[in-house]
Amino acid sequence: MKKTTQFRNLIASKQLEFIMEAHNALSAKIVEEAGFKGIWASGLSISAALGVRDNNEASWTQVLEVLEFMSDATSIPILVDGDTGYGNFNNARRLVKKLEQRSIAGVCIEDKVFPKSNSFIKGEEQPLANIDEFCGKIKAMKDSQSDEDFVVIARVEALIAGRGLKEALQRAEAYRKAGADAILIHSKRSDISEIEAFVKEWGGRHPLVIVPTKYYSVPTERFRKLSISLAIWANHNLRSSIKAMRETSNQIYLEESLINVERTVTPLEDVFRLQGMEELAAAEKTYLAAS
Ligand code: SPV
Ligand code: MG
Repeated sequence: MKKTTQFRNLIASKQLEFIMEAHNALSAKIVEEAGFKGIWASGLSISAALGVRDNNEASWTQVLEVLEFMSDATSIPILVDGDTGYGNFNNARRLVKKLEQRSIAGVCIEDKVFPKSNSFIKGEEQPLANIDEFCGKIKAMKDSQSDEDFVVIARVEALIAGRGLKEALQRAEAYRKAGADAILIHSKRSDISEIEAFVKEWGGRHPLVIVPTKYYSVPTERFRKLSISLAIWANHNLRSSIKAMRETSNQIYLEESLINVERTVTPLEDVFRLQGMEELAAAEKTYLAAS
C-alpha cells in the first residue's frame, strides 16, 4: 500500500494510533523495526541532529535532504513537521510538491510566523499567524497535492501562546473548513486539562492529533477515552541517543580503552544489517561478473 494511503488510514482509524520521532535514516529505520506504523520527522530533532536551533536555521532544502534519506530507508509513512511551511502559501505549496516527490505521506504546519521557535521556549511570546492567511496556506497546500491521500495537518498553537480555549476552537474550526485533514492541538501543560476541555467542545468534528511531551505522565488510556486519533511521541529517539552517546564518549575518554564499552554498544554486525548489506551481497551475486 502507498505510504500516503497507509497514513490516511491511520488518521481515519477508529482507534488511537501512534507515531514515533526520527531525525535521520537510521533512527527512522529503528522506529519501523520497533513496530510503529508511522514516523514523525520532528523539526526539533532534525535541527538538533544538524547542530542548529529549532528556529528554521536549517533551510527547507537541507531538511528535504534528510527526509529523502529517511523515506528511502523505510516503508512506513512519514509525517513531516513542516513548521510554518517555510514562508507564505506559495512556499508551503511548493513544499508539498517536493515532499510528494520523496514519498512523504503528510505534513503538519503550525499557525505561527516564519521563522518559528520551538513551542516550549517562551511560547506566550510567539506571534500567531493571521487566521485567514493560514487558511489560505492550507487551501493552497491541499490544492497542490497530486496524490489525493497526501495528508495536511493543521497545528493550533493558541493554547501554547496563552490565547485560551475560545481562540483555539475558532482556529481549529477555520482550519478544518479550509481543508485540513486533521487538527493537531498542542499544549505545554503538564496535565491534560486544556486538551480535555478542547476535546469536549470539539465534539469529534474532525480527527485530533496530540503531542504529549509535557503531559507525559498522563496514562495513554486517557487519550483513548478522549477519542484522540493520533499521538506523536515527538523527540524521544533524539533524547535517548544524546544520553547514550554522551555516556559512551565520556567512558571511552576517561578509560582510554574500549574494553568496558564493547559489551554495551550495538555490535557492528547490527550496523551492517541496518545498512542493508545483505541486499548488496545478493545483488553482487546477480550483477557482478564472475572474475
Ligand atoms: C517537533 O518535534 O519539532 C515539534 C513538537 O514540533 S514540539 O517540540 O512539541 O513543538
Ligand atoms: Mg517542530
